[in-house]
Amino acid sequence: MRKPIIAGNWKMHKTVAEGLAFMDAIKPEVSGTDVEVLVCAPFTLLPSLVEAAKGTNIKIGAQNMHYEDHGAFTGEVSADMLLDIGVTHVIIGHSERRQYFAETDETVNLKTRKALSKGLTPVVCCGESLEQREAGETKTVCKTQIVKAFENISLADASKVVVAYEPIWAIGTGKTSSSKDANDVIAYIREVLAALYSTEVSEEIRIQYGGSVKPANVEEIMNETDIDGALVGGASLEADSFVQLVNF
Ligand code: G2H
Repeated sequence: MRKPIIAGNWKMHKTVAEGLAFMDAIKPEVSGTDVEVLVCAPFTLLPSLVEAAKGTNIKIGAQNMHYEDHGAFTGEVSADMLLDIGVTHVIIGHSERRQYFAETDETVNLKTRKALSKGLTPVVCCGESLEQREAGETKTVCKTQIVKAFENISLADASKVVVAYEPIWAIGTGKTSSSKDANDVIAYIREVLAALYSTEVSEEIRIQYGGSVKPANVEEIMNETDIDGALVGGASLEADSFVQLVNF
C-alpha cells in the first residue's frame, strides 16, 4: 500500500550537461515502473532537470533549503524558490549537512515544517554514527531525531513526510547495514511514529534506507517488510546503475 520511492542523491556532483544526459538515458528505462522515481540534484541543475522531467514519471528534488521565506541569508535557497522552478521534493537533515553545515534537530524540524507548509515533500534523514551504534544507542538516537523532526507537525501532514534512515557509518563507505538490521531500525522508527500519531498514520509514512545501496543489494533491501525505498548516493550517479535500482 505504500508506494516505494527510489531516490538519487547526487550530492555535489554533475554539471547541467551531465545531468541532462543522465535524464535522456533514464527516461525510457524507468517510464514503466510503479516505483516513485526521484532525483535530488545540486541547485544549479534543478531548473534544467525540472524541464527535462516534464511529461515523465521522474520527480526532481533539492538537497537542502532554508526555513525562512526570505532575508539576509547569503548562499541560501527558500522553499518558495524551489517551488518557483517546479521542484517537488527536498532532502532535509542529511547527515552530511548535520556534520559539515551545523544542521541540528531543531533546524531539521523548522525546515520540515516549512517544506510541508509550502507543499514540498520533505525527505527527512536520520541515523546513528558508528560510535553510537557500538554503544548500543541506534534506536535512542533515531527516536530523538524523529521525535524532534516531527515536532508540531500535524497528523494530516505527517503522512506526507518521507523518512530516510541512513546509518552514518554506511554512507559512501561500501558498508551496508544488513537488510535485517536496517528493517529492524526502520520498524522501530515506525513504532515511534505510531506513538506520536497513530498506527494508521505510521503505516502510511514511507521510510527509505540509505547507505551504500547499489544494484547488487537493492532487491534484498526492498524485500524487507518495513523498507519502502532507498536514498542512494554513489550508485545513483551513473544512469545504468540508477535504472537498475529503480527496476529492482
Ligand atoms: C547516503 C547515500 C545517499 P551512498 O548518504 O544519501 O549515499 O549511497 O553513497 O552511501
